[in-house]
Amino acid sequence: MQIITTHRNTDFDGFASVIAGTIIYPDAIPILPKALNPNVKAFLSIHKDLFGTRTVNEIDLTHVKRLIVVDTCKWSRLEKMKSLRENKNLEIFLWDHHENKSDLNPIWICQERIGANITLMIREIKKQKILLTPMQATLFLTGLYEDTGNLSFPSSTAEDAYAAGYLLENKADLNILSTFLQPAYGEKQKNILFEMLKTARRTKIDSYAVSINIMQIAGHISNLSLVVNMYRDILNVDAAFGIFVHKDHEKCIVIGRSSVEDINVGSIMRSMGGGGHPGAGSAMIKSVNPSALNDWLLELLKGNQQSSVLISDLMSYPVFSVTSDTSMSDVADVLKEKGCTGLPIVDGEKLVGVISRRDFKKIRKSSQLQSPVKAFMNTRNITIDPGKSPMEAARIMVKYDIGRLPVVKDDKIIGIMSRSDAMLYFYDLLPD
Ligand SMILES: [Mn+2]
Repeated sequence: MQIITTHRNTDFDGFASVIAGTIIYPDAIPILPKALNPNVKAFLSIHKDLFGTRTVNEIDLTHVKRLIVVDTCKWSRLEKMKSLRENKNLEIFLWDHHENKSDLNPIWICQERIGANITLMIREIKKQKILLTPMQATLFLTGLYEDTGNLSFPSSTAEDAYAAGYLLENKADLNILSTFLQPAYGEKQKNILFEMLKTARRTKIDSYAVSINIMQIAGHISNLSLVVNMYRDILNVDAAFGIFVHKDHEKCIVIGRSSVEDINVGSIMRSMGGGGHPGAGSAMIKSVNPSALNDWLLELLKGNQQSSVLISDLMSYPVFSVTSDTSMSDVADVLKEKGCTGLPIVDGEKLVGVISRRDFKKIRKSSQLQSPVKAFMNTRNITIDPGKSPMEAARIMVKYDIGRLPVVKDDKIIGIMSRSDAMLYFYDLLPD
């Protein structure tokens, strides 16, 4: 068995490097420490099953033949790996961008002083011409930006910048990235926010409160999206848009934030030539009159309401299910055969529980594999109605920390909404 892991209090660079490792070493199992930094934790709460990471408790360390360590070079920073240190036959591979001397005694090493560890691994991924998904590219860029302070820290190198370019080419999504990185709110941002608040106006569009604000700005100002977000919060409107006019560059940047599913900022921004996801997005428009932009936005907002995507468009079906008297070992076979991470338990036509791979951890002795699934299943039965929105599904998944939601209509289960189904929507991968 090969495992790949990183340091405790894992940051995005460490986490991204672990996932990049699973691309470079397809047989390696990604192991994450329990102690994660808060940004990574928030990211994982909605992306968890998509990366298949495990904790050290879920594997048997005595079977490990190769340990791949990324973004650190010290035993002391690894979580619960002490027993491996005694193993004289263990092969250790090391990828690290810190200049400290390693005590891991690796047989293979790639250690260079560079802005982010992920940059080293992207070098290899590029060399092997491996294709990245937008989600992987987004995660890798988040790691790269976090460790290089958006390429502004003195430790950043040209190769980090090229790697960032490569990830953008591979469709890394800056809107998603900025939701997970702690954004910077400084003096410039504060002044703009105060100016915006002084001139704030709200309008009603259908039943929603919306505010559009036109602001003149000079020079480059970072994190305007954060300003718009705070502006929306303070005004307490459902959606807010800032039209930022760069006089000297003859361009306008439109940034939008929405907290209601009926106002899909991503699709509005796409109509303006930009992009984003349902809650946040932006567009840049050259040589245009800002008040014309204001009118255009209003028109798009009025026409935006009808085309929202529903759970019934995204859910997977038919639903594979088992009855509550099925043995755990049979359940394990079904999960393996169908390649899914969980199953609803249905008696007659009624949903009585849900079993997931995680529940198998409750098994202490092998005889329990013959027990019926009802002894181990989760009976909270959190479900969703097919007429609800993907945003609502994501909220429920994060709140209850579950990756699969049974879709129930008239007491009958008609589909399953998984994290990956929701992600297809958030990453805009749906066919038009
Ligand atoms: Mn790092």
